[in-house]
Amino acid sequence: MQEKPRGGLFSRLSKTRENLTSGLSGLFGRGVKLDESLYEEIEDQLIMADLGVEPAQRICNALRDRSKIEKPESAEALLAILTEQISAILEPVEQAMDTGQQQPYVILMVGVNGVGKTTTIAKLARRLRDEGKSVMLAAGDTFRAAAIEQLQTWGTRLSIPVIAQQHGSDAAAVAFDAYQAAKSRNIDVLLIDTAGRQHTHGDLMEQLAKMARVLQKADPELPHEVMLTVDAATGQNALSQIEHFKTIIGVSSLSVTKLDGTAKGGIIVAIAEKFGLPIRFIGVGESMDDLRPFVARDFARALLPEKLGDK
Ligand SMILES: Nc1nc2c(ncn2[C@@H]2O[C@H](COP(=O)(O)OP(=O)(O)O)[C@@H](O)[C@H]2O)c(=O)[nH]1
Ligand SMILES: [Mg+2]
Repeated sequence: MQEKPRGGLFSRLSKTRENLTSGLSGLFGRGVKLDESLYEEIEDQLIMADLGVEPAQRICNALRDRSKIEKPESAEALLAILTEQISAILEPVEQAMDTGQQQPYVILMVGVNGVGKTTTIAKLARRLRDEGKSVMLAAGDTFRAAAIEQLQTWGTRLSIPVIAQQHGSDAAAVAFDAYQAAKSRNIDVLLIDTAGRQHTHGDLMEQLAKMARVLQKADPELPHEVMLTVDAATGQNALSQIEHFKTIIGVSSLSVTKLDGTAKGGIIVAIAEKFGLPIRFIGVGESMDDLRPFVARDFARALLPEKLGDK
């Protein structure tokens, strides 16, 4: 279900929008005077709001070109052009997840510690279940005892089976067992949790690569999707996390969490421009309903107000 652009998402992104708008308000407060210094200042504001240098340049170049033709005279007209340009960068990465290609469709959830992997798995499992799919979870974070329990608790609450072994066991073996179980029970989607490793932690990264290799012994196509979760609040650091996980295991898609608590939501634009990886979901809160499919246009419209002074 597509939500109204000015509904829930708009309020969840308020910190990012205020961050972006407070800088722009100063520029437009005196009325719009289209000159080079205005474009440069807008570019600076976009960079400071974490949208990234190249996207900010692209957006401002387009703004320059279009302003010559359209001659926007109000802040609203300029904001509308900015929103459209941001949307144009985001549209290519709006690619909905299609779990119907394989049975079970296997998703390996990766990412550094604390970004929201396990929570995102639970939210996603519920979403898939509500769509009528059968789901299974695998407790592949065997590194922390509490992580297995956390996943089992979600499984019980959602009435979704969880395959787990004891703390300290081989994560690759858990993943392999879970795949066999999912296959024999005709499960539609298997979501495999993994331990949160700092991308600088070599051993744990190697274990992650091993999980993929062991799964590939059962089927060379596995996992069908490696979903990397990044926390929007880490800002520019999210970019280096994506880079590292790409080299270690390959990343097929992204989920970006914690957009509700941060002023750094503009990082999504930087991520989209730099990597072009599908952004499947965004996390906008801690409850089960707070995982939303990523919709480029709605996101762009929630990043900027329609009028300066709108909250
Ligand atoms: N505000 C907010 N909190 C989130 C979001 N996603 C996850 N969290 C919280 O982040 C914390 C760490 O999540 P967890 O799933 O255990 O992270 P993991 O270590 O990557 O598995 C938990 O307290 C979650 O409730 C989100 O989109 N918004
Ligand atoms: Mg976890």
